[in-house]
Amino acid sequence: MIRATSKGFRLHIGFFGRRNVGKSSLLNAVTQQKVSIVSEVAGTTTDPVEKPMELLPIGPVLFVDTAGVDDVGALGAQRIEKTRLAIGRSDIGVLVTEAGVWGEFEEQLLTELRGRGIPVLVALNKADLQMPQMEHLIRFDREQIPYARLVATTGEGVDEFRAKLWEIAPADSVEPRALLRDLVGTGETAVLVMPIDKEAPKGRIKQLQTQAIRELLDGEANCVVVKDAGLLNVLNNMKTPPSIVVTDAQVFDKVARVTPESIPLTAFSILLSRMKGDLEAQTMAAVAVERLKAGDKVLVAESCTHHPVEEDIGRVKIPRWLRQYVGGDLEFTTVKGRDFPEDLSTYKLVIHCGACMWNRQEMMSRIRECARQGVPITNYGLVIAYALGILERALEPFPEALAAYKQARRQDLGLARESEGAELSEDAMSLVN
Ligand SMILES: Nc1nc2c(ncn2[C@@H]2O[C@H](COP(=O)(O)OP(=O)(O)OP(=O)(O)O)[C@@H](O)[C@H]2O)c(=O)[nH]1
Ligand code: SF4
Ligand SMILES: [Mg+2]
Repeated sequence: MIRATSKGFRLHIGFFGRRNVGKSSLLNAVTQQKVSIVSEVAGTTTDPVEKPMELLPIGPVLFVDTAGVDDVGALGAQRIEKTRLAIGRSDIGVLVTEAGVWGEFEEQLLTELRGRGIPVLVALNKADLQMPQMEHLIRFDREQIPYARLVATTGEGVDEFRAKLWEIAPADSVEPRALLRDLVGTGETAVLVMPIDKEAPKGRIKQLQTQAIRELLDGEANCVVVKDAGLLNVLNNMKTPPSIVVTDAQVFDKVARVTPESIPLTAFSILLSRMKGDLEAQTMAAVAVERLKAGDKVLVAESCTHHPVEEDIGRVKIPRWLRQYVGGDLEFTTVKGRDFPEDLSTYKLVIHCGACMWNRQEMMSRIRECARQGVPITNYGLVIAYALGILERALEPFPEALAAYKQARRQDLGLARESEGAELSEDAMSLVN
Protein backbone atom coordinates (compact mmCIF):
# COMPACT_ATOMS: atom_id res chain seq x y z
CA MET A 1 0.00 0.00 0.00
CA ILE A 2 1.29 3.46 -0.83
CA ARG A 3 0.94 5.84 2.08
CA ALA A 4 0.42 9.40 0.96
CA THR A 5 1.89 10.85 4.15
CA SER A 6 5.16 9.51 5.49
CA LYS A 7 5.43 8.64 9.18
CA GLY A 8 7.56 11.71 9.80
CA PHE A 9 4.68 14.06 8.96
CA ARG A 10 2.06 12.28 11.08
CA LEU A 11 1.06 13.20 14.60
CA HIS A 12 2.26 10.29 16.76
CA ILE A 13 -0.26 9.22 19.41
CA GLY A 14 1.10 6.57 21.78
CA PHE A 15 -1.02 4.34 24.06
CA PHE A 16 0.71 3.56 27.33
CA GLY A 17 -0.29 1.83 30.55
CA ARG A 18 -0.08 -1.40 32.46
CA ARG A 19 -0.86 -4.74 30.88
CA ASN A 20 -4.51 -5.67 30.36
CA VAL A 21 -5.93 -2.19 30.98
CA GLY A 22 -7.41 -2.12 27.46
CA LYS A 23 -4.80 -0.21 25.39
CA SER A 24 -5.31 -2.40 22.34
CA SER A 25 -9.09 -2.43 22.78
CA LEU A 26 -9.02 1.37 22.85
CA LEU A 27 -6.90 1.56 19.71
CA ASN A 28 -9.36 -0.73 17.94
CA ALA A 29 -12.31 1.32 19.18
CA VAL A 30 -10.78 4.62 18.02
CA THR A 31 -9.76 3.29 14.61
CA GLN A 32 -12.91 1.11 14.32
CA GLN A 33 -10.66 -1.64 13.02
CA LYS A 34 -9.07 -4.77 14.46
CA VAL A 35 -5.58 -3.35 14.43
CA SER A 36 -4.21 -4.86 17.61
CA ILE A 37 -4.85 -8.24 19.19
CA VAL A 38 -6.99 -8.12 22.31
CA SER A 39 -7.17 -10.84 24.95
CA GLU A 40 -7.72 -11.28 28.64
CA VAL A 41 -4.14 -12.59 28.95
CA ALA A 42 -1.83 -9.92 30.34
CA GLY A 43 1.09 -9.18 28.02
CA THR A 44 -0.71 -9.76 24.70
CA THR A 45 0.91 -6.80 22.94
CA THR A 46 4.66 -7.33 22.77
CA ASP A 47 6.18 -5.12 20.06
CA PRO A 48 4.70 -1.67 19.36
CA VAL A 49 1.84 -1.86 16.84
CA GLU A 50 1.52 1.13 14.51
CA LYS A 51 -1.60 2.24 12.69
CA PRO A 52 -1.56 5.26 10.35
CA MET A 53 -4.91 6.91 9.65
CA GLU A 54 -6.68 10.19 8.96
CA LEU A 55 -8.22 11.38 12.22
CA LEU A 56 -10.50 14.31 11.54
CA PRO A 57 -10.15 17.15 12.28
CA ILE A 58 -6.50 16.56 13.32
CA GLY A 59 -5.37 15.06 10.00
CA PRO A 60 -2.80 12.31 9.44
CA VAL A 61 -1.88 10.52 12.67
CA LEU A 62 0.08 7.44 13.62
CA PHE A 63 -1.38 5.49 16.54
CA VAL A 64 1.15 3.40 18.43
CA ASP A 65 -0.06 0.63 20.76
CA THR A 66 2.58 -0.62 23.18
CA ALA A 67 3.41 -3.39 25.62
CA GLY A 68 2.44 -2.84 29.27
CA VAL A 69 4.96 -0.95 31.40
CA ASP A 70 4.51 -3.51 34.19
CA ASP A 71 5.70 -6.43 32.04
CA VAL A 72 7.92 -8.97 33.81
CA GLY A 73 10.95 -11.17 33.15
CA ALA A 74 13.87 -10.67 30.76
CA LEU A 75 11.62 -10.42 27.69
CA GLY A 76 9.35 -8.09 29.61
CA ALA A 77 12.28 -5.77 30.26
CA GLN A 78 13.03 -5.65 26.53
CA ARG A 79 9.39 -4.88 25.78
CA ILE A 80 9.37 -2.09 28.36
CA GLU A 81 12.47 -0.66 26.69
CA LYS A 82 10.61 -0.55 23.36
CA THR A 83 7.66 1.11 25.05
CA ARG A 84 10.01 3.75 26.47
CA LEU A 85 11.39 4.43 22.98
CA ALA A 86 7.80 4.85 21.77
CA ILE A 87 7.25 7.44 24.51
CA GLY A 88 10.18 9.43 23.11
CA ARG A 89 8.55 9.75 19.71
CA SER A 90 5.01 10.51 20.84
CA ASP A 91 3.43 13.90 20.19
CA ILE A 92 0.55 12.92 22.47
CA GLY A 93 0.63 10.26 25.18
CA VAL A 94 -2.58 8.42 26.06
CA LEU A 95 -2.20 7.04 29.56
CA VAL A 96 -4.65 4.14 29.71
CA THR A 97 -5.75 2.97 33.14
CA GLU A 98 -8.65 1.04 34.57
CA ALA A 99 -11.17 3.48 36.01
CA GLY A 100 -10.70 3.64 39.77
CA VAL A 101 -7.09 2.46 39.64
CA TRP A 102 -4.11 4.80 39.92
CA GLY A 103 -0.81 3.58 41.25
CA GLU A 104 2.95 3.80 40.93
CA PHE A 105 3.03 2.79 37.23
CA GLU A 106 0.52 5.46 36.24
CA GLU A 107 2.36 8.06 38.31
CA GLN A 108 5.71 7.16 36.68
CA LEU A 109 4.22 7.33 33.19
CA LEU A 110 2.61 10.67 33.91
CA THR A 111 5.89 12.05 35.22
CA GLU A 112 7.84 10.74 32.24
CA LEU A 113 5.40 12.10 29.65
CA ARG A 114 5.11 15.49 31.34
CA GLY A 115 8.89 15.62 31.85
CA ARG A 116 9.34 15.31 28.11
CA GLY A 117 6.76 18.02 27.45
CA ILE A 118 4.35 15.53 25.83
CA PRO A 119 0.64 16.40 26.24
CA VAL A 120 -1.13 13.61 28.16
CA LEU A 121 -4.71 12.37 27.95
CA VAL A 122 -5.72 9.96 30.70
CA ALA A 123 -8.10 7.27 29.42
CA LEU A 124 -10.15 5.92 32.35
CA ASN A 125 -11.12 2.65 30.67
CA LYS A 126 -13.40 -0.18 31.76
CA ALA A 127 -15.76 2.40 33.23
CA ASP A 128 -18.50 -0.25 32.94
CA LEU A 129 -16.80 -2.27 35.69
CA GLN A 130 -15.81 0.45 38.11
CA MET A 131 -16.47 4.17 38.59
CA PRO A 132 -13.46 6.50 38.48
CA GLN A 133 -12.55 7.63 42.00
CA MET A 134 -13.55 11.16 42.93
CA GLU A 135 -10.14 11.93 44.48
CA HIS A 136 -8.45 11.06 41.15
CA LEU A 137 -10.82 13.29 39.19
CA ILE A 138 -10.28 16.18 41.62
CA ARG A 139 -6.54 15.80 41.23
CA PHE A 140 -6.79 15.73 37.39
CA ASP A 141 -8.92 18.89 37.43
CA ARG A 142 -6.57 20.62 39.85
CA GLU A 143 -3.51 19.82 37.76
CA GLN A 144 -5.34 20.39 34.47
CA ILE A 145 -4.76 16.83 33.29
CA PRO A 146 -7.38 16.04 30.65
CA TYR A 147 -9.17 12.71 31.03
CA ALA A 148 -11.93 10.73 29.35
CA ARG A 149 -14.13 7.94 30.72
CA LEU A 150 -14.34 5.03 28.34
CA VAL A 151 -15.66 1.57 27.71
CA ALA A 152 -13.37 0.48 24.90
CA THR A 153 -15.25 -2.77 24.29
CA THR A 154 -18.51 -0.95 23.44
CA GLY A 155 -17.10 2.30 22.06
CA GLU A 156 -18.74 4.37 24.80
CA GLY A 157 -16.89 7.64 25.33
CA VAL A 158 -14.78 7.29 22.18
CA ASP A 159 -16.20 10.43 20.53
CA GLU A 160 -15.36 12.47 23.62
CA PHE A 161 -11.91 10.85 23.67
CA ARG A 162 -11.29 11.90 20.04
CA ALA A 163 -12.43 15.45 20.79
CA LYS A 164 -10.00 15.65 23.72
CA LEU A 165 -7.15 14.44 21.52
CA TRP A 166 -7.90 17.33 19.19
CA GLU A 167 -7.98 19.79 22.11
CA ILE A 168 -4.55 18.80 23.38
CA ALA A 169 -2.84 18.31 20.00
CA PRO A 170 0.27 20.55 19.93
CA ALA A 171 -0.26 23.66 17.81
CA ASP A 172 2.50 22.74 15.37
CA SER A 173 0.89 19.38 14.65
CA VAL A 174 -2.39 20.99 13.68
CA GLU A 175 -0.48 23.51 11.57
CA PRO A 176 2.87 21.74 10.97
CA ARG A 177 6.06 23.76 11.07
CA ALA A 178 7.09 25.09 7.70
CA LEU A 179 9.75 23.42 5.61
CA LEU A 180 10.06 26.44 3.31
CA ARG A 181 6.59 27.82 2.61
CA ASP A 182 7.30 30.97 4.64
CA LEU A 183 10.42 31.74 2.61
CA VAL A 184 8.77 32.03 -0.80
CA GLY A 185 5.85 34.43 -1.34
CA THR A 186 2.87 34.03 -3.66
CA GLY A 187 3.98 34.19 -7.27
CA GLU A 188 7.66 33.93 -6.33
CA THR A 189 9.95 31.08 -7.36
CA ALA A 190 12.21 28.68 -5.49
CA VAL A 191 14.87 26.64 -7.24
CA LEU A 192 15.35 23.17 -5.74
CA VAL A 193 18.64 21.47 -6.60
CA MET A 194 18.46 17.68 -6.49
CA PRO A 195 21.48 15.67 -7.52
CA ILE A 196 20.28 12.31 -8.76
CA ASP A 197 23.16 10.38 -7.22
CA LYS A 198 23.65 6.79 -6.05
CA GLU A 199 21.71 7.56 -2.86
CA ALA A 200 18.63 8.81 -4.69
CA PRO A 201 15.70 6.38 -4.46
CA LYS A 202 15.08 4.52 -7.72
CA GLY A 203 12.38 5.95 -9.96
CA ARG A 204 11.14 8.64 -7.57
CA ILE A 205 12.25 11.67 -5.65
CA LYS A 206 12.75 11.83 -1.89
CA GLN A 207 9.74 12.38 0.36
CA LEU A 208 11.26 15.57 1.73
CA GLN A 209 11.66 17.04 -1.75
CA THR A 210 8.07 16.12 -2.62
CA GLN A 211 7.01 17.89 0.56
CA ALA A 212 8.94 21.01 -0.48
CA ILE A 213 7.27 21.06 -3.90
CA ARG A 214 3.84 20.58 -2.36
CA GLU A 215 4.35 23.41 0.15
CA LEU A 216 5.39 25.77 -2.63
CA LEU A 217 2.39 24.88 -4.79
CA ASP A 218 0.02 25.17 -1.82
CA GLY A 219 1.37 28.69 -1.24
CA GLU A 220 0.75 29.63 -4.93
CA ALA A 221 4.53 29.88 -5.36
CA ASN A 222 6.51 28.44 -8.27
CA CYS A 223 9.09 25.76 -8.19
CA VAL A 224 11.94 24.93 -10.53
CA VAL A 225 13.57 21.56 -9.94
CA VAL A 226 17.03 21.10 -11.39
CA LYS A 227 20.10 18.87 -11.12
CA ASP A 228 23.28 20.61 -9.98
CA ALA A 229 24.80 20.47 -13.46
CA GLY A 230 21.89 22.44 -14.93
CA LEU A 231 21.67 25.13 -12.25
CA LEU A 232 23.82 27.80 -13.93
CA ASN A 233 21.85 27.53 -17.13
CA VAL A 234 18.54 27.79 -15.30
CA LEU A 235 19.63 30.81 -13.26
CA ASN A 236 20.94 32.55 -16.40
CA ASN A 237 17.63 32.00 -18.15
CA MET A 238 15.41 33.28 -15.35
CA LYS A 239 14.16 36.83 -16.00
CA THR A 240 13.38 37.32 -12.30
CA PRO A 241 15.86 35.76 -9.88
CA PRO A 242 14.43 33.12 -7.55
CA SER A 243 13.58 33.99 -3.92
CA ILE A 244 15.78 31.14 -2.76
CA VAL A 245 17.91 28.25 -3.97
CA VAL A 246 17.66 25.11 -1.84
CA THR A 247 20.16 22.35 -2.43
CA ASP A 248 21.05 18.90 -1.24
CA ALA A 249 24.05 19.49 1.04
CA GLN A 250 26.12 16.95 -0.92
CA VAL A 251 26.55 19.52 -3.73
CA PHE A 252 26.60 22.60 -1.53
CA ASP A 253 29.98 23.82 -2.78
CA LYS A 254 29.11 23.57 -6.48
CA VAL A 255 25.77 25.25 -5.94
CA ALA A 256 27.30 28.03 -3.81
CA ARG A 257 29.84 28.76 -6.54
CA VAL A 258 27.16 29.05 -9.22
CA THR A 259 24.51 30.94 -7.22
CA PRO A 260 25.09 34.73 -7.11
CA GLU A 261 25.54 36.10 -3.57
CA SER A 262 22.40 38.22 -4.07
CA ILE A 263 20.22 35.07 -4.14
CA PRO A 264 19.51 33.43 -0.75
CA LEU A 265 20.89 29.92 -0.59
CA THR A 266 20.35 27.12 1.89
CA ALA A 267 20.21 23.33 2.13
CA PHE A 268 17.38 20.85 2.67
CA SER A 269 19.06 19.60 5.82
CA ILE A 270 19.14 23.12 7.26
CA LEU A 271 15.42 23.43 6.52
CA LEU A 272 15.00 20.06 8.24
CA SER A 273 16.84 21.25 11.33
CA ARG A 274 14.40 24.17 11.54
CA MET A 275 11.38 21.93 10.95
CA LYS A 276 12.24 18.82 12.94
CA GLY A 277 14.86 20.01 15.37
CA ASP A 278 16.25 23.20 16.85
CA LEU A 279 18.13 25.19 14.23
CA GLU A 280 19.73 27.59 16.68
CA ALA A 281 21.02 24.87 19.00
CA GLN A 282 22.19 22.65 16.13
CA THR A 283 23.93 25.61 14.47
CA MET A 284 25.80 26.47 17.66
CA ALA A 285 26.76 22.81 17.95
CA ALA A 286 28.32 22.86 14.46
CA VAL A 287 30.85 25.35 15.80
CA ALA A 288 31.82 22.76 18.46
CA VAL A 289 33.93 21.22 15.68
CA GLU A 290 36.48 23.81 16.74
CA ARG A 291 36.84 22.19 20.16
CA LEU A 292 37.60 18.70 18.84
CA LYS A 293 41.02 17.26 19.54
CA ALA A 294 42.76 14.15 18.27
CA GLY A 295 41.45 11.09 20.11
CA ASP A 296 37.99 12.56 20.77
CA LYS A 297 34.88 10.47 20.22
CA VAL A 298 32.22 11.59 17.75
CA LEU A 299 28.82 9.96 17.37
CA VAL A 300 27.24 9.89 13.91
CA ALA A 301 23.51 9.06 14.04
CA GLU A 302 21.09 8.31 11.24
CA SER A 303 17.37 7.99 11.81
CA CYS A 304 16.72 5.40 9.14
CA THR A 305 18.52 2.28 8.02
CA HIS A 306 19.16 3.20 4.40
CA HIS A 307 21.91 1.13 2.83
CA PRO A 308 25.16 3.09 2.92
CA VAL A 309 26.69 3.77 -0.47
CA GLU A 310 30.33 4.17 -1.30
CA GLU A 311 31.64 7.55 -0.11
CA ASP A 312 28.69 7.81 2.24
CA ILE A 313 28.39 11.28 3.73
CA GLY A 314 28.08 10.23 7.38
CA ARG A 315 30.52 7.34 7.36
CA VAL A 316 33.19 8.54 4.97
CA LYS A 317 33.07 12.17 3.91
CA ILE A 318 32.38 13.93 7.21
CA PRO A 319 34.81 11.73 9.22
CA ARG A 320 37.53 12.27 6.60
CA TRP A 321 37.12 16.03 6.68
CA LEU A 322 36.96 16.20 10.47
CA ARG A 323 40.14 14.16 10.84
CA GLN A 324 41.92 16.47 8.43
CA TYR A 325 40.60 19.54 10.17
CA VAL A 326 41.56 18.33 13.64
CA GLY A 327 44.91 17.12 12.35
CA GLY A 328 44.71 13.72 14.04
CA ASP A 329 42.56 10.68 14.48
CA LEU A 330 39.04 10.82 15.90
CA GLU A 331 37.00 7.86 17.06
CA PHE A 332 33.72 7.66 15.16
CA THR A 333 30.74 5.55 16.20
CA THR A 334 27.83 5.23 13.79
CA VAL A 335 24.32 4.32 14.92
CA LYS A 336 21.18 3.82 12.87
CA GLY A 337 17.45 3.89 13.43
CA ARG A 338 16.36 3.86 17.05
CA ASP A 339 19.77 2.76 18.38
CA PHE A 340 21.22 5.62 20.39
CA PRO A 341 23.62 5.27 23.34
CA GLU A 342 22.07 6.05 26.71
CA ASP A 343 25.35 7.39 28.03
CA LEU A 344 26.60 10.16 25.76
CA SER A 345 29.12 11.53 28.20
CA THR A 346 32.13 10.13 26.34
CA TYR A 347 31.20 11.89 23.08
CA LYS A 348 32.42 15.37 22.29
CA LEU A 349 30.00 15.87 19.41
CA VAL A 350 26.92 14.21 17.92
CA ILE A 351 26.35 14.67 14.18
CA HIS A 352 22.83 13.65 13.21
CA CYS A 353 21.20 13.17 9.84
CA GLY A 354 18.28 15.46 9.01
CA ALA A 355 15.80 12.90 10.38
CA CYS A 356 13.46 13.38 7.43
CA MET A 357 11.62 10.15 8.32
CA TRP A 358 10.90 11.18 11.89
CA ASN A 359 8.41 13.44 13.55
CA ARG A 360 9.71 16.47 15.42
CA GLN A 361 9.05 14.98 18.84
CA GLU A 362 11.47 12.12 18.21
CA MET A 363 14.27 14.38 16.99
CA MET A 364 13.65 16.83 19.82
CA SER A 365 13.82 14.05 22.35
CA ARG A 366 17.39 13.32 21.15
CA ILE A 367 18.28 17.00 21.16
CA ARG A 368 16.94 17.36 24.71
CA GLU A 369 18.83 14.27 25.85
CA CYS A 370 22.07 15.60 24.37
CA ALA A 371 21.46 18.96 26.06
CA ARG A 372 20.80 17.20 29.37
CA GLN A 373 24.13 15.39 29.09
CA GLY A 374 25.96 18.48 27.85
CA VAL A 375 26.89 17.09 24.42
CA PRO A 376 26.46 19.35 21.37
CA ILE A 377 24.31 17.87 18.60
CA THR A 378 24.38 19.25 15.06
CA ASN A 379 23.40 17.85 11.67
CA TYR A 380 25.08 16.81 8.42
CA GLY A 381 24.12 19.86 6.38
CA LEU A 382 25.22 22.30 9.07
CA VAL A 383 28.61 20.60 9.46
CA ILE A 384 29.14 20.49 5.70
CA ALA A 385 28.25 24.17 5.32
CA TYR A 386 30.58 25.00 8.20
CA ALA A 387 33.38 22.96 6.69
CA LEU A 388 32.96 24.73 3.38
CA GLY A 389 32.93 28.14 5.05
CA ILE A 390 29.41 28.90 3.75
CA LEU A 391 27.34 28.38 6.89
CA GLU A 392 26.87 32.10 7.45
CA ARG A 393 25.48 32.47 3.96
CA ALA A 394 23.26 29.41 4.33
CA LEU A 395 21.77 30.87 7.53
CA GLU A 396 20.92 34.28 6.09
CA PRO A 397 17.24 33.35 5.58
CA PHE A 398 17.07 32.55 9.34
CA PRO A 399 18.15 35.68 11.29
CA GLU A 400 17.89 34.10 14.75
CA ALA A 401 20.04 31.13 13.83
CA LEU A 402 22.49 33.45 12.10
CA ALA A 403 22.77 35.53 15.27
CA ALA A 404 23.30 32.35 17.33
CA TYR A 405 26.01 31.25 14.90
CA LYS A 406 27.85 34.57 15.10
CA GLN A 407 27.68 34.49 18.87
CA ALA A 408 29.02 30.93 18.94
CA ARG A 409 31.86 31.90 16.62
CA ARG A 410 32.77 34.86 18.79
CA GLN A 411 32.71 32.81 21.98
CA ASP A 412 34.32 29.69 20.75
CA LEU A 413 37.88 28.92 21.64
CA GLY A 414 38.40 27.82 18.06
CA LEU A 415 38.59 31.41 16.85
CA ALA A 416 42.30 30.79 16.92
CA ARG A 417 41.75 28.66 13.86
CA GLU A 418 40.11 31.48 11.92
CA SER A 419 43.48 32.49 10.52
CA GLU A 420 43.62 29.06 8.92
CA GLY A 421 40.62 29.89 6.76
CA ALA A 422 42.34 29.06 3.48
CA GLU A 423 43.41 25.70 4.80
CA LEU A 424 39.88 25.06 6.07
CA SER A 425 38.42 25.52 2.62
CA GLU A 426 41.00 23.24 1.07
CA ASP A 427 40.37 20.48 3.61
CA ALA A 428 36.69 20.98 3.23
CA MET A 429 36.88 20.29 -0.47
CA SER A 430 37.57 16.66 0.40
CA LEU A 431 34.03 16.51 1.70
CA VAL A 432 32.57 16.99 -1.67
CA ASN A 433 35.25 15.96 -4.15
N1 LIG B 1 -15.36 -4.79 30.69
C1 LIG B 1 -14.44 -4.24 29.92
N2 LIG B 1 -13.43 -4.99 29.46
C2 LIG B 1 -12.53 -4.41 28.68
C3 LIG B 1 -12.59 -3.04 28.32
N3 LIG B 1 -11.51 -2.73 27.55
C4 LIG B 1 -10.83 -3.87 27.41
N4 LIG B 1 -11.41 -4.87 28.08
C5 LIG B 1 -10.95 -6.27 28.19
O1 LIG B 1 -9.72 -6.28 28.88
C6 LIG B 1 -8.88 -7.31 28.38
C7 LIG B 1 -7.54 -6.73 27.98
O2 LIG B 1 -7.73 -5.87 26.88
P1 LIG B 1 -6.54 -5.48 25.91
O3 LIG B 1 -7.07 -4.44 24.98
O4 LIG B 1 -5.91 -6.67 25.32
O5 LIG B 1 -5.57 -4.81 26.97
P2 LIG B 1 -4.07 -4.30 26.74
O6 LIG B 1 -3.85 -3.15 27.67
O7 LIG B 1 -3.80 -4.06 25.32
O8 LIG B 1 -3.25 -5.54 27.28
P3 LIG B 1 -1.73 -5.98 26.94
O9 LIG B 1 -1.54 -5.96 25.46
O10 LIG B 1 -1.65 -7.36 27.51
O11 LIG B 1 -0.84 -5.03 27.66
C8 LIG B 1 -9.63 -7.96 27.23
O12 LIG B 1 -10.25 -9.11 27.70
C9 LIG B 1 -10.65 -6.91 26.86
O13 LIG B 1 -11.82 -7.45 26.26
C10 LIG B 1 -13.68 -2.27 28.83
O14 LIG B 1 -13.81 -1.06 28.61
N5 LIG B 1 -14.56 -2.93 29.62
S1 SF4 C 1 19.44 9.00 6.99
FE1 SF4 C 1 18.14 10.57 7.95
S2 SF4 C 1 18.04 12.25 6.47
FE2 SF4 C 1 18.80 10.41 5.38
S3 SF4 C 1 16.98 9.50 4.50
FE3 SF4 C 1 17.31 8.52 6.51
S4 SF4 C 1 16.08 9.74 7.98
FE4 SF4 C 1 16.27 10.96 6.09
MG1 LIG D 1 -2.40 -4.88 24.06
